Amino acid sequence: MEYQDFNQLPAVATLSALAADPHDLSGPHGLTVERLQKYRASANGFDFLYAGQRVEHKVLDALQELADQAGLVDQFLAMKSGAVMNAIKGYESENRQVLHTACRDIFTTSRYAEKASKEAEQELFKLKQFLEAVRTGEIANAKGEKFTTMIQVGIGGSDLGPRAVYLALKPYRVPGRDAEFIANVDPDDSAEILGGVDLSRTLINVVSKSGTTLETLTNEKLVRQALRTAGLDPALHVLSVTGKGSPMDDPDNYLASFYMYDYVGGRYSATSMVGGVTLGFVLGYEGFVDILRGANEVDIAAEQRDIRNNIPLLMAMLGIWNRNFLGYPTVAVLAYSQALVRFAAHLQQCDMESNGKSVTRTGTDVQWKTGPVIWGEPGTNGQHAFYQLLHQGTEIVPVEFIGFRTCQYGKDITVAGTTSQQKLVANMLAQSLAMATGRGNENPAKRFSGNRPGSILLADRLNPETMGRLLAMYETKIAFQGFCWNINSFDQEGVQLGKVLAEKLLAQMALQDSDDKANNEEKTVECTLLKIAGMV
Ligand code: G6Q
Repeated sequence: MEYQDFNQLPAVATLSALAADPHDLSGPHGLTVERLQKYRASANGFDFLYAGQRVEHKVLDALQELADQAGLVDQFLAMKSGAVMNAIKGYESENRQVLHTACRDIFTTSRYAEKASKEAEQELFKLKQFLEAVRTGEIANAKGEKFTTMIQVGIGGSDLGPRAVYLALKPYRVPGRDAEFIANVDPDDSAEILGGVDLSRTLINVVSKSGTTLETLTNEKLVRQALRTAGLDPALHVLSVTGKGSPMDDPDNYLASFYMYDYVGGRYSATSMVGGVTLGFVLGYEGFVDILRGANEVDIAAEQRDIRNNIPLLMAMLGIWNRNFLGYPTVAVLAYSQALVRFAAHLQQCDMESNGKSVTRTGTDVQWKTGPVIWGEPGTNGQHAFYQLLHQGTEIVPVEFIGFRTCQYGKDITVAGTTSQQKLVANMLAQSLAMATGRGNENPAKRFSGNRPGSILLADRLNPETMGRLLAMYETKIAFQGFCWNINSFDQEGVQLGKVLAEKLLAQMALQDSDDKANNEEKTVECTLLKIAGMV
């Protein structure tokens, strides 16, 4: 497939010209009834309301041209079919297929990437059997008691997505089941988690695609030691999810072992066994399959070529409008849902590790902006914290609101004629209006300039299927943007240097011989830094 540079796409010039005079949301014809009705899309149980973006039909038409000229849907189809999309032509790179979509392409017989979907099915089958054995007590602790808790030990992609999804779906837990997560090499992370569970009833799920990650291997050792200290046999408690052939691919060392494959990137792996084992334990096998079903529905819907009917593509193109043409450097993801408390953290990784790149897929320096900074916190909490800057700061921050019409637990109260859920959603809608339209005032301190773009993603209820859809919408949005910017969204070379330097510092700290240390301290920047930091 021939890739084109972003600045060579003819629609870029059209969009640059249109950006000189974007739609004025603060004016008398800014956010009209007609506009609210027109600028919306519906698919997969979600409504996407984007009247609050600084676009009108000319801009949308040009964004459509841009999507077509860059062949975004074709690239997405190529990705799903197993093309090697994780590569930089002419340079050493991971050189891999990108097939997280295959993990959920299991619901029909005509699959995009048959081999990968078969492998996903095999792992799912193993998982189903394992969970059944845990349910019946065939797999139990030394006393024959059933397991109630699973601790996932993993970091980055082996933590953030599964953790965010677990937190989002807690009301759907199988009664009596819980999950915890240990990611940080900070010993206080594990100390707190291990101190809060009954280890004798706990399964430890060590997740590392590479099987070489310092934090995870260290924490595995720490947890095994804690089991032994508690008089428990790690062989009855510790399982693994890893890549085939990795140093952790040693089934004899684990109670059960599951695989993830090299064509699934860490940050896209929540729907592989990386998420599947813990989410299956907590939600039940069918609960995890519901997540996969939701994600698969979006993977199919995202093939629509019309940006007005393809929510992930539309989100991607509006993001490009804000980033490349209106020049906004960050995006806030504000979920009006406490359940999505870690979803922004997951997106931070998924988006910034994917699209925080400066070279094209042919290894040249990009001459245009790529991924923005992604951040966010749940509403309404954020309203009492950082929204001041969103409304009146000098930096304009496009907002992606996410909300649900009904709550998860169904335990609500009516106060002054409205439920808490109504208050929650009303606040989200009000914030979107305030940011878009602003408000004049004689007092400059009370003036709101408006024209702060935002869109709203709204569904009825956050359940496993909805969560799968939401996850896939964002994964696909991110991939579309990377395709458009002609960058490799699937590698992460930028995290290597820090790792190498940390290894150097640790090697120095591990030196026993004080003479060696003294000599080194005088010679290298690393050693001097360790010394003045008081660590040697
Ligand atoms: C994700 C990244 C990174 C990775 C972690 C953990 O896309 O590659 O966050 O997931 O570094 O890696 P392992 O799963 O190999 O331990």
